Amino acid sequence: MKFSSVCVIGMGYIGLPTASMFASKGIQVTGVDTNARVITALQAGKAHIAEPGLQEHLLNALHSGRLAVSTEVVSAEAFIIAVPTPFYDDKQADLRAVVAASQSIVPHLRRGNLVILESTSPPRTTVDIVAPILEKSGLKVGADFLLAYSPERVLPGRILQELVENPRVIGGVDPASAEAGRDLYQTFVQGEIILTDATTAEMVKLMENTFRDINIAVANEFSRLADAFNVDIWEAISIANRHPRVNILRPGVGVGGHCIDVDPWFLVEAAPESARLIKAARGINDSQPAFVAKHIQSIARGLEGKTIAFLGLAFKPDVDDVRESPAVALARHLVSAGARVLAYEPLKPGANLQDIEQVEHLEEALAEAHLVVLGVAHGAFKALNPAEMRLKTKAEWVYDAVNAWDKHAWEAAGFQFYGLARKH
Ligand code: SAJ
Repeated sequence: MKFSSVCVIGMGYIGLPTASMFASKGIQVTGVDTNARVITALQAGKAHIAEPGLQEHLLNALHSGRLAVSTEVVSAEAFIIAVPTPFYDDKQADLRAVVAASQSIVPHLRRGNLVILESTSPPRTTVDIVAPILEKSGLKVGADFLLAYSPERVLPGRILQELVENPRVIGGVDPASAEAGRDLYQTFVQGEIILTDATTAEMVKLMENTFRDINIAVANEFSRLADAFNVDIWEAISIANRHPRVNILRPGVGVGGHCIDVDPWFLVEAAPESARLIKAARGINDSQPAFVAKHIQSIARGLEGKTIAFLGLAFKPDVDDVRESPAVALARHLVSAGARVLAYEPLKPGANLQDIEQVEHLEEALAEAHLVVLGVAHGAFKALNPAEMRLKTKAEWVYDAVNAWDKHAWEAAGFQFYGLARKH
């Protein structure tokens, strides 16, 4: 099948790069978002998301005349749903955006069209929720239109590259739908395209992120054990990882973002009795910011009246995204423990986070600090020179929660050095 027009619903971290990627391959694309401010920014040629290469890619797509953006869905040969699927307070998946996007396609759906759901969703969403909504058009899934699930699996910070290079899973409600999905994505995907059924593809996506969450949880649990036994966790991990079949991930301040800390819940909620390990891992990762805060508090012998220069608020290194960030959770725990926290996040100045006093320059954070806490291993922080830092702060000690700094260099510059699960 050959596609000449695509309508992408949801202009977020996945939809926007995907839309401009299709446009760059000669397909006529309409990018749709219900948020009028996002559409206004995109119409003015401004990517509202910071992602390497995206701004330029967007401008090229707009200038080519093959990408238009709108708040309204339009007719097209293929529709892609790339809207967020967060969860409610009780951890049930909030599928309202998927439902609304599916409904918005109904008036435009024509015989022979292909609809693809990309949003991470609980198992059976495509067949049990999306298909019945689309059939309100009077057309029958499989017989009249094609429907598939194809999860996005790109890593923030490397989205444009991974969109092209990663293997792509396409799960059709029937083989013809999966094959049509392959024909669409192979316009830009260079990685292997693997065809399966829709529910398997949904499960694959959830398993991938759950696998990573559980592996980070065991690393975090090891960090707690190492702390109890006075073992340097980083040395222990690096030795264990020399075993040919062991690859322990990195402990840290917790797990954030919008994927790994969310997606496992879709499995827990779908089948709580069968997902007990998954739930336990979530509990460990969610409580890691509190664990690290307690560690800092005990080293400081109380935080009341102390000022902390807190470096990094993003949810992981070298991204500007502070939503669902464990570093933000850690900073809030330190504030609750009585510290004055001056947070410096060079990639997101003015993030405007409740309870967090953010400063624009590193020097402002350092000037009055009693201690320095490193929460995120941004490249800019790894490159800090301890001797130069010594001249900028009277802080007696530093705490590295993410193993980004060289203990000996900081000690040589006159700091006491602490970190997550280091020998005391
Ligand atoms: N983290 C650790 N230790 C580690 C690795 C990560 O504490 O060793 C933390 C990070 O600091 C961050 C969180 O985990 O807070 C998640 O970061 P990440 O880099 O593991 O993943 P994301 O959320 O940026 O992207 C993940 C990816 N999934 C997998 O690697 C299985 C990506 O491929 C998915 O497309 C994405 O989720 C998604 O959208 O689902």
